[in-house]
Amino acid sequence: MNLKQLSTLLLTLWISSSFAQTKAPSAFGPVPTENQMVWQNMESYAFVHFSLNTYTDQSWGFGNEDVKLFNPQQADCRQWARICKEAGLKGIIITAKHHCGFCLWPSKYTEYSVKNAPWKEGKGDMVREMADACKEYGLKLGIYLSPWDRNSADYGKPEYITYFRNQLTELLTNYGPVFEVWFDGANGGNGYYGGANETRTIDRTTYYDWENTYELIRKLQPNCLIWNDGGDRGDLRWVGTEAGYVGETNWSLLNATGDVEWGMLHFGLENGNAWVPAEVNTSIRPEWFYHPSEDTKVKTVPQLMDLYYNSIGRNGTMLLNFPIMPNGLIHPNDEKAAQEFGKAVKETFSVNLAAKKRAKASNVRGNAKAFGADKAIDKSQDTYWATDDAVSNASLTIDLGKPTLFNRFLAQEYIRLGQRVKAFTVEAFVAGKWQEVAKGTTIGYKRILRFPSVRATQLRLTITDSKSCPLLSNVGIYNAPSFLNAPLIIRNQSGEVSIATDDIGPLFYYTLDGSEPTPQSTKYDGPVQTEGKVTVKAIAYDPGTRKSSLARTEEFDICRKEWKIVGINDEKSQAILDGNTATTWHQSRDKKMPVDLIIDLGKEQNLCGFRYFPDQGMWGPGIITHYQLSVSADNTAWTLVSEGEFSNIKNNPLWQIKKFAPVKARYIKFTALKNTEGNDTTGYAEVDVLTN
Ligand code: FUL
Repeated sequence: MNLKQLSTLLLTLWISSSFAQTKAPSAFGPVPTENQMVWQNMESYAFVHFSLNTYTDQSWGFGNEDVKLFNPQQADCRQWARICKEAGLKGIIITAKHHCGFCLWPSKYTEYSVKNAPWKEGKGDMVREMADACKEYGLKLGIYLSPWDRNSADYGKPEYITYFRNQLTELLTNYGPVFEVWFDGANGGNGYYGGANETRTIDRTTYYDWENTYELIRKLQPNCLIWNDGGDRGDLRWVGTEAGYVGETNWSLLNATGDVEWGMLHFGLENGNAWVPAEVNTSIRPEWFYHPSEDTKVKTVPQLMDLYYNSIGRNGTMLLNFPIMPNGLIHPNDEKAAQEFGKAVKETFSVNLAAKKRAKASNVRGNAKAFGADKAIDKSQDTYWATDDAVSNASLTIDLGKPTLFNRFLAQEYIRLGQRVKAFTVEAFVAGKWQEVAKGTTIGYKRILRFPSVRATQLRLTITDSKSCPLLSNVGIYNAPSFLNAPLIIRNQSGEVSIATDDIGPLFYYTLDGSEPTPQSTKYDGPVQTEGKVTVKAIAYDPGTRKSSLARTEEFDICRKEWKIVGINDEKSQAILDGNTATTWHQSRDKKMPVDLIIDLGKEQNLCGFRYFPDQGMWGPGIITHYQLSVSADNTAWTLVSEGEFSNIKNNPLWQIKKFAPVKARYIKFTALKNTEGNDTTGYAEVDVLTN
């Protein structure tokens, strides 16, 4: 080969190799179906939980609850739809049938439905009203149909499967398009079962014959997604918790079916062989159904924003539940929280600081325009920045033009060709130097990272590890307003005051003299030793946005340094005095433990009252409703100084403050006479005294 031939060959090889690299990359591993793509783009949608449980204050009905209870006089699915719309949600999944078996639509196959309820004289159909309201508000309709049915006489027998499919057929043929069906995994166990009142167990991997049920769904609603944690893998997966978060590392892949282990649900499986993305389900209140006692426990905007970042921001979708009240409406507290949340999301993501800026990449596939860095900021989900095949480490730099304040970074992979990125870092160019502000593992459909506000001229994303060449369809830089929680103020037993919050990045300022704190007050740099009575007021402050939270005030009485719990040989009982309302101690008469709580105050004090903070937990909290308080100089002769009830403590378990005529004493004895559950358990988060 002469020189000319050689150079022609080299030129041809170069042209063809760069031509090859200008071709779109091939898919890597499993990819989403079109239905999964449409669903993932919805990002967030709602649940509404409404059934006979709503009228019995239960979480799960037994199946024998009277249909006559169902009479939501003001039922208005349009209110539910409006609120969901205002919250920015894109669809609503209604509990057409929960575990108790009661049907919100007039099913032909059972008498246990709205057709026998007083509501609209048996002519009502809540699923119809929900479908109509969704249509009016441009929302999609989803159906929750519990496979477990504690009312049906046939549950556990083969006949039940026909019944279940008949009901599914009604729901999937009469109410227009359904975007998702939800089959909860709870099943088997005791129930009414047509009057049998017995326990029935089933094998959830075989009993429901999911294969044929799925075939029916695909036939009736070809665009519907199947969610199932009841023994077979559907199109989506549960994330292993109802607390509202998925793993920071979250692969939309899985390969197991049936009873998938927790870790796989929570993190997905890096090398899974099927595309099974994560759906994060949680309720706007602690429980799924409406319980009046939870009216004050509705999630706040900062909590809902956490949910957003921990679901959508971690490559999942967000399924947010609204319990419906007995009157058929969403409670005003939930409505307000939902509306404020919708506004907060809009405000946070309305301006992408990366848009229309200059972007450059360390590598562009075949140097082709079609895969250039600008494709990650062009607002189109269909174009993407891509690197050459062999590259798994590459960076993308956005020049912001001028010093710009930001605290959020968002990235999206072009998942139609598979989920690839395994690790990445985010750096900001500040005062002539790159500094790392955040790092992450997986990206997937969407990943959002939060970090303290930084003012920088450039941002650099570096993919440090990827299964195959990275493909980024979108990158966003945001300056999120702070929705700061007022900080928590705790004084421990030795008198040290700590100030803390779950928010990332704020500073705290405080006062000890009752004056209002401002960013000019004392800056909190760690626990502050206090003695005696003190009023602590504190704010959280974001130096980037220069916004403060509302102030929190805590008034502490005498220091508890010398206090001792008498006669209880359990170190955990220190939780009662540790100043932390989140830690609790329980005692039970059943376990032959004393029910009186005696505290030695170390020396004589001028007492004029006491206060009690109950366990805030949902299960077996041992909340005391009736009490006695006695005092003593020597732990032998006792004088009763206060006795009575903690009114409304069940519905509103806040600090209970009781004052009594001033008395000098060294010991106090707190006697629990009764609790909310009528058993002998007593739970204490904190006990304190008031002195004059
Ligand atoms: C759970 C059910 O048992 C709850 O009652 C609720 O419906 C929730 C969404 O799923 O596992």
